[in-house]
Amino acid sequence: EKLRVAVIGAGRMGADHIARLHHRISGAEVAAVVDIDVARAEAAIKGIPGAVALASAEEALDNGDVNAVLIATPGFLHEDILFKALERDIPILCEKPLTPDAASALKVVEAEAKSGRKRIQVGFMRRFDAEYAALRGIVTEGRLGELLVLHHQHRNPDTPAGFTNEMLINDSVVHEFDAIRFFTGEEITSVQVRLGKPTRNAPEGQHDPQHVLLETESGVLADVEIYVNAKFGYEVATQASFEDGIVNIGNDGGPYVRTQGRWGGRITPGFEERFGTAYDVEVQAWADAALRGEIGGPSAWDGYATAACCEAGVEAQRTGAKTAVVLAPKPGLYN
Ligand code: ISE
Repeated sequence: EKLRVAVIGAGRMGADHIARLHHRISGAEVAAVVDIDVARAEAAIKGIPGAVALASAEEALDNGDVNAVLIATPGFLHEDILFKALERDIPILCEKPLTPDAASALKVVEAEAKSGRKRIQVGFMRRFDAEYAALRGIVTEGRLGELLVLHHQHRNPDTPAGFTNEMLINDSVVHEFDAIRFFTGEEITSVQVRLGKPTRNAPEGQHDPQHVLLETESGVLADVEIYVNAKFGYEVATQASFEDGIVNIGNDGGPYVRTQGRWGGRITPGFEERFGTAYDVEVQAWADAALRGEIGGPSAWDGYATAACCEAGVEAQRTGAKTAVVLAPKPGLYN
């Protein structure tokens, strides 16, 4: 048996996932591609035997050849597709964010909890990065004592047109909200955002960089430098301070080359390259679990909890105040 996946959205992430499903993932195939731009959907299925290009998510979910869905549209379109897919009781891989705000994300969580079965996996791909998993392993194993502080750097070369100030939190720091929850195994309890000296390279209306300060339930402190017009390349790195040691992850690996009187290496240009392997592992884990009727990664609860962090983060951006993150009770399904 195979997953016959409808990919909804053939933009930057959708196209990346279509290629991944077609070339590298076993047990799953692209059955349909949906995009409001039908030409883009048509282009995306070129060379994929048996795949069809469709104009609406509903049509794809009603297609008898489809038994799973990967949602890669802009976030504001997720909610409607999620509810339709939950009704059909099929495996769902939903790109981050689950939905753009905490109230709608909670509705999704409640609907899934009512069904009694986890169907939604949220696309926080960093959890599938080998070094992310290694750092989480050091925390659970306890080899270096307790984890005390996390320092995150999240740098993009530039931003696509229309990337607003709020998107620094909702689209970018959302990954650190999940990463901090993943590393600590705890919820985040407060968020503060400091706006310092901005770069002249930021587009109108965007304050960049920003410094985000967080706390978790047990008092682990975390900070994030989000810097989305950093020019030099793409970088996502963390330094973790433990009682008995310091751990760094995400710094560029080799090859480190010395030639012609210079030394150096390459910096990944964007998230597709930096997290390419993590995305492959993520989608394979989703497909493998889906064929067993399970999910293989972060759940709708993780989507909701990070949405609540984003909401607090955007408020903190506006007020400068330390802002509490308040979560609804966690349904038993997610324990
Ligand atoms: C983008 O949407 C992502 O999800 C990337 O992982 C992140 O690095 C980037 O800042 C976001 O805009």
